[in-house]
Amino acid sequence: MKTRITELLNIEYPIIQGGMAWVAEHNLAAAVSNAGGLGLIGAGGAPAKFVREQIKKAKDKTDNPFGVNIMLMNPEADAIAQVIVEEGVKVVTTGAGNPAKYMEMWKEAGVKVIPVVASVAMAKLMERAGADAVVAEGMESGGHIGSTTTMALVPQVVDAVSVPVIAAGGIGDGRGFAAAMMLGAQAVQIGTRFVVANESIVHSNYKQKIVKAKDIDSTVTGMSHGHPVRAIRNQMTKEYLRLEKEGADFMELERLTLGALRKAVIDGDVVNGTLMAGQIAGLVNKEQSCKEIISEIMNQAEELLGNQKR
Ligand code: TUI
Repeated sequence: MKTRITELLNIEYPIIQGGMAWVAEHNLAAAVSNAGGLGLIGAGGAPAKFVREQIKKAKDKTDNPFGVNIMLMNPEADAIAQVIVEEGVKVVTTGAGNPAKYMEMWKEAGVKVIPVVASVAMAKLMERAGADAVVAEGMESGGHIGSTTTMALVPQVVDAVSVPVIAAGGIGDGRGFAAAMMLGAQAVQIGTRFVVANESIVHSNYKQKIVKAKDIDSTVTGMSHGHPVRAIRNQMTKEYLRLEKEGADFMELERLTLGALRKAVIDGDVVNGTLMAGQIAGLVNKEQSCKEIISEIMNQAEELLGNQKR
């Protein structure tokens, strides 16, 4: 399927993997890129040195384009922005902030820049700053989220900008993909389904929590201090929400989540760890290879869309 995004990024299928902290390391990124999508290394809160190593390892595993996601609250974001240029990374996506100050440097180096946005205003700002595309991410997504749903956000962003739009949040199969295309998207970004991919290094306890999750099993913490995060409900989120209700200050809440994503992804601690996942977790029922995931989505979508040219 050809779209403005497959052309822009030189990829076979308009499917981009989410830039998930800890989860999106070189094995997953290379597997998604080898399967014809765009794999991403998620820099998350990692140091620049680690991100450089991950990029080098991904290059050893795939000749296809892959990207890096920078989480802009990372204290080493400036250094990571530089590493992306030095390592000749083809695509950068950004999250949790405004990447405008890096835009000129990236564009000069020929890096395609795709900010993740959660509002029309941010999408317009990013287009003016020189973005090549935007990811419009609805609040169905896992992790740090905005407040608008994918269904409402995507068509409004599509109408507001002329760069291609990638839909994200709540998309896990060919039906979601087809719906996103109907809203005017040129590609989708998928996170939760790739967390349980065979090639994902996520601990099997965490994968099982997603596989077993039902539609209503995620919750949102951090609303009180303006950093909402969606994760599967567990003892950690219960405790967090209890403290939030009692009016706990930001630092106290931060202490609870410090290192909690690592605990979940690496140690498989599904009690005290943060099990970030989107609302679509209820639809993700088995572990498959990235190739199987992508071909299943594309086959289903092409049938629904009647193989239309875009
Ligand atoms: O960034 C994400 N998702 C994430 S980042 C992350 S790491 C983290 N861990 C714990 C607490 C907080 C973060 C986990 N998941 N998605 C992309 C995204 N970006 N969603 C919303 C935004 C966003 C929010 C505000 C983009 C821009 C923005 O603008 C603020 C500004 O500076 O104007």
